[in-house]
Amino acid sequence: MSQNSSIGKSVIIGLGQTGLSVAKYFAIRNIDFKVLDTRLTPPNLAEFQSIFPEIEIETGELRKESVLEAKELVVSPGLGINMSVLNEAKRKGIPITGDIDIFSKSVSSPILAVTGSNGKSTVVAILASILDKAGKSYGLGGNLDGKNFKPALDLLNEKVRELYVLELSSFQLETTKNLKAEASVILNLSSDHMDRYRNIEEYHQAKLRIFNGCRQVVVNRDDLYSYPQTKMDVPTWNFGFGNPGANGLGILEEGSDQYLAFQYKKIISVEELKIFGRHNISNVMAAIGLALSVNVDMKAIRSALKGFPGLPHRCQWVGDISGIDFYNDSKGTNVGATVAAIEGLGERVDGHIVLIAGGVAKGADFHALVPAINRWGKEVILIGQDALKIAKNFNQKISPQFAEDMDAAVRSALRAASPGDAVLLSPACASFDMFRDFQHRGETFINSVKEIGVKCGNL
Ligand code: UMA
Ligand code: ADP
Repeated sequence: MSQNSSIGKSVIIGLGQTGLSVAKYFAIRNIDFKVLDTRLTPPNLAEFQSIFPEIEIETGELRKESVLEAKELVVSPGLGINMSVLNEAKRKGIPITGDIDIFSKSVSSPILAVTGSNGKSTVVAILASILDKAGKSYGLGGNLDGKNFKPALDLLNEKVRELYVLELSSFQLETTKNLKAEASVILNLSSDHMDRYRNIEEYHQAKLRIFNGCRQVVVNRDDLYSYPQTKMDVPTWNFGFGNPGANGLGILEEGSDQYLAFQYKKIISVEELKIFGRHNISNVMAAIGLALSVNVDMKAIRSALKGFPGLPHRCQWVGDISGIDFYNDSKGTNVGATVAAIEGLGERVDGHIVLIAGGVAKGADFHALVPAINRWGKEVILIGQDALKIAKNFNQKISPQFAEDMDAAVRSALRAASPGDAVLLSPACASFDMFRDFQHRGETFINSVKEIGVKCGNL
């Protein structure tokens, strides 16, 4: 690979989806750039070389000169900015940025920005359906997955929108200095990515950057981590369980009926929502708060909420075998998500939950799963590379079974469950030890359930 100079150039580090979107952005604007990637064969190498045959790219270990001669460094989210060569660049005064800061500087339409440990994609999807009903033109991008996925800068290749909705990860926020969003929210915070951060505080600090320069704030009354750490003199919308209060969203109770409400006015009954679980009610309130911040009317909000079916791989009902319901929560990739899924489903099923979990632990502590399993669980079946490590976190009351693959896990779960129980795949782990991604893991689960169901004469 060519090893030409970076002098005077913007240097993109990483040639994943983000790197490619930054390259296209620079090329259209005639900004001189080159690309580095620590991988010998980055995923978009062939596409990059066919679009930009003239542009230099260096792969493999980062060459110090290529980094330290740059005019600016645009670092991809997967890398992290604490590499020693990047620290050296910082000391030399070389600006370090990311795609989200570039995006923010380039658009004049308002941005609604969503981060949090869990619920980001669900909130963004609910918000999108509200904006659809309200007839707003909006662009949706950032840390999305599946077919919705779109790096933020690719949105600039489309027509200008009235609004932009960004789902942001802590990784993206690390390089975001001044987002200047119209409204920002940290939905919640629980431990995740502890293989990247030294502790939860460091992870929290990255998330807090979402508030930099924002004009309105949405906070979760039930999670202190969701509040800006410095006083911000901007309009604040709040949501949480319990009374909605003067400028908040909350729950009003009438007998056994519960209603989502804003400032004591009912919006919709919880019964009418298609998604279930306390965590999803919290997600719905967050989406309403964001919609209100850009003056969407309640009629559009109500109509969208009634029809929102939930996203695949998030507490998704798969089928019933002999009176046992199977749920796919493959996107439950950290402990907090799995606790929320167990609690949400636990309240709904007559019997108990048989949990299938495990995979790549990402340095997590699994003790926090124990109370939820003790309360709602019947059996735990562990899969994946860190199954033994996870089992060591459980107390003696839980003695998990181990399964070699998803098919074996589903069979064991079916044996352990009785009619009225539910089997929940919510791994609390990343998937890449056994699967391409969480979608592949979820599809594998669904296929196993369907095959076994057919053999049992169900489904
Ligand atoms: N990598 C290297 N060397 C490099 C560059 C990257 O080894 O020089 C590795 C990273 O360590 C990582 C992988 O390559 O394991 C991908 O990193 P990347 O920065 O190239 O990722 P992109 O393809 O640009 O995708 C990123 C987000 N991925 C990550 O942050 C890991 C995507 O979120 C996002 O959709 C995309 O930008 C567009 O905004 C996905 C994700 O998994 C859904 N996010 C994590 C999560 O949700 O938990 C944070
Ligand atoms: P993210 O995009 O942040 O990963 P998703 O909306 O894709 O979030 O949901 C991922 C998983 O997190 C779900 O499958 C569910 O188990 C859990 N979850 C969703 N919303 C919440 C919430 N508000 N609080 C806690 N856990 C949640």
